[in-house]
Amino acid sequence: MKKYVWPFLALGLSYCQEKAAPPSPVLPVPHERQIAWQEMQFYGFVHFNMNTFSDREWGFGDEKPEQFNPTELDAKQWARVAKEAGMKGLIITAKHHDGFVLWPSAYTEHSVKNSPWRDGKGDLIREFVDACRAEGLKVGIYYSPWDRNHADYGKPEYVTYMKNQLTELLTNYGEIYEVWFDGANGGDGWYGGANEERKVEKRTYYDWPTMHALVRELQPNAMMFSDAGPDVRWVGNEHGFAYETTWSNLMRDSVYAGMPGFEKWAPGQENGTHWIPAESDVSIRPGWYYHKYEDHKVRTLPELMEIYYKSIGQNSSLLINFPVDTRGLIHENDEAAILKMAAKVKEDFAVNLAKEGRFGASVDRGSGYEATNLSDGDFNTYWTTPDGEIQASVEIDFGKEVSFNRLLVQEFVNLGQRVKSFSLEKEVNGSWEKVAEGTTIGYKRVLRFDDTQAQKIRVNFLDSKDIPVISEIGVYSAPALLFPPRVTRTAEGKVSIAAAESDLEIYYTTDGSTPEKGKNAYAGDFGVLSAQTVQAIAVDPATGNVSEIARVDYDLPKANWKVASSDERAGRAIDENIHSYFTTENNVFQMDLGQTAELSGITYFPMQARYPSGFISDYTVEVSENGSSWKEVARGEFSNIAASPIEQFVRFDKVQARYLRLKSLKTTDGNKATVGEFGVITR
Ligand code: FUL
Ligand code: CA
Repeated sequence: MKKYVWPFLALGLSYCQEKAAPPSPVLPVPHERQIAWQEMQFYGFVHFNMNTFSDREWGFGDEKPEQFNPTELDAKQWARVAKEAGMKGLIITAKHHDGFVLWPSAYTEHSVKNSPWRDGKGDLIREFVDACRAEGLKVGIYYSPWDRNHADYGKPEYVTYMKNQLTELLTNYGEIYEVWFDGANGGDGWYGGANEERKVEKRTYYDWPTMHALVRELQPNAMMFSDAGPDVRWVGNEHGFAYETTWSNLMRDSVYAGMPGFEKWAPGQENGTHWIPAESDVSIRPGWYYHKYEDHKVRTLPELMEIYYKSIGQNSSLLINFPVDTRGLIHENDEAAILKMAAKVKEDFAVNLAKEGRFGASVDRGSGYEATNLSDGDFNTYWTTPDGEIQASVEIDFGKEVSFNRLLVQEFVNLGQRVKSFSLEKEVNGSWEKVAEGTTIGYKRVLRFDDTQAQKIRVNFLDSKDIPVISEIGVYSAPALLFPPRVTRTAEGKVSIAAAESDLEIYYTTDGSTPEKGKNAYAGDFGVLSAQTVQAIAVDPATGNVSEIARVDYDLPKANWKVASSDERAGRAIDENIHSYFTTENNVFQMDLGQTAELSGITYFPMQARYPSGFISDYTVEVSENGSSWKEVARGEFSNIAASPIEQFVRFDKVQARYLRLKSLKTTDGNKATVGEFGVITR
C-alpha cells in the first residue's frame, strides 16, 4: 500500500514550513466576473410578458398593448418564492420575440406605457428590480434579439434600436448580473404590418462585437449569455440537464448564437479555447409561458431532483423558470413544487460526513496544500500535488463505519478545469472496492450511488490535463426520495410498479384495502384483468419511512379491443399510454370490445402533447350489442377541459354492450377530435 500523508500528524512540522509555490494555471481560466457568478449556482427565470395574455409561447408581434393587463401583479411574491427556494438571482423577459417591452422605453410605443396595467404609468422592470434587491437577489435581464413587432427588423436601424434599449435597461436599474441573449432568431412575423418572413445572417446582423462592448461598458460585471457566450453558454437542451462529461472550456470561435447543430458543442471541449461555463435552463412546466391548461403539469419532485443533480451536480448552473400567471403571480402549484425541491436539496446535503473524517493523501504539494483543505468548507483552499504527479488519491477515515450515497467534489477551477477521470473506492477487509466513478468535475460534481457502508474510502484522481487541484470533498447520505411508486399496465393487463429509487421496497394491494409495510411485497408484474384498484406504497428500509399511497383504478384490459378505423395509429387511443394519441377522421371514435360486457361508463383522457388540439368539449356516448343498431346512453359537455385537460369520466345506467361510440359534437378549438386514451367503466 502507498504511504499516505496525514497532515493531521504532520501539523507540528508543517507549522514552521513555508507555503509551497502554487501550481501554475491550466488555460483557459475564469474571469473574475465568472468566478463571482459560479458561486451563485442556482437562480430563476421569470417568463412574463405579452405571451402570458395571448396564451402563446411565441407571439407573432401583432398583439396590442391593451392585452397586457395583470390583475394582481406582485413582483415581491416572485422574489420571496425565489429567495425561499434558495435562488440567488432572477432573470426577467424584458422583451421576448413578440417585441413588447416591460418598461416605458422611449424608443417604442409597444410597451407597458400603453397598456391598462397601472394606467400606463407602470414600469415592471423597476418593480422587479426593487423586489429582487429587497430580498437580496441579483437581477438579470432577458432581451430577445429577434423582434417580430418591429418594422425595421432585418435592417441596420433595428440594431440601433436594440442598442438604445439595452442602454436604457443597463443604465437605469443598477447592477445587472446577467444579460440573456436568446438564440431563437428570424422567421415570419408582423414586422410593423409587413406580415412576412425575414431571415437575418445570425453571425453578423446583430453586430455582436459592438453589442458586447456596449454591455461591458455599461455593466462590467454582467455575464453575457448566448449559445456561444461570451461569458456563459447554453447547455444545448431545455430539460435542465448538463452532461456526464461537461467542460467549462469551449471552442468559442467555432460556435455562434442560434447555430444549427449546437448540441454537438454544448458539453464543452477538453481543449476548448475559452472559459465559457454551461447554464442549464428549464421551465417548471412544459411551457415557458403560463397556460392554464398546464396547471396539472408542474414538474414533480423526482423530476426536479433529477434536474438538480444533472445540472448543479454536473458542472453547470441551474436556471429554473416560473411562468408567472395572468394575475401576475407565481402559481400556487409552481411555488409548492419549487419549495419541495429546495427542502429536499437541503435534506440531501444536511450532514457532510467527511467533516468528521480524517483526510490523508497519497501525496501533497507541501505546506498550504494539504488534504485537510478538502473539508474546511472553503472553496479557495485546496489540496494539490507536486508538479508532474497527475495520479493521486485522497483517503478519508470516518473513524467508524458510516452509510452514504453521495460524493461531492469541487475542483479549484480558478486555476483551470483539469480532471478527466476519477473514482471512489471503499475499503473492505484491507482491499479497495470500486463504488462509483466519474469523468469531469469542474466547479461541482455530485456522484449518486446506492447506500454504501464503509469506514474508509478513497477518491482516486486517475487522469487530468495536469495535476489535480481540488477544493472540497463531501460525503453525504441522502434519504431515499419517498415518492409514491409509479403503477403502469400493459394493454394485456400486466401491471408493473416502480419506485423512484432502487433502494426502496414496494408493498401493494388489489382488493381496495390500504397497503401496509411488510404485507404483500411487490416481486414482479402481475395481471389485472377486471375492474380492480391497485394501491401501492414505497418504503425506505433504512429509515422505515413510508411514502404516500399511489392509487390507480383499472378496468377491463384492452388487448382484444379494436378501434373502427383504417388508420394504423388508432391503437394509440387504447395503448395504456396517455402520452400517445389518435386523431379521429370524422369526430367519431368507435370501439369493438371483442366481447359483450356490462358497462356503466367510459373514460376519456384528452391528448397530452405540448401543443394539444381537438379536445372534445361536447359529446354523446352510444352503445350497441351488434354494431348496427345503436342507442345513446349519455350526452353532455366536458366543461373545463380546455383549461384543465385531465381524465374525464362519463357514467350512465348499466347496459350490456360490445360496441361503443364516443361522438364529438364540438371540440375546443374546432380541430378534429383527438383521443389520448379511452377506457370503460364496469363497476
Ligand atoms: C428560447 C425561447 O424561444 C423560448 O421562448 C424561451 O424564452 C427560452 C428560454 O428560450 O430560445
Ligand atoms: Ca477547501
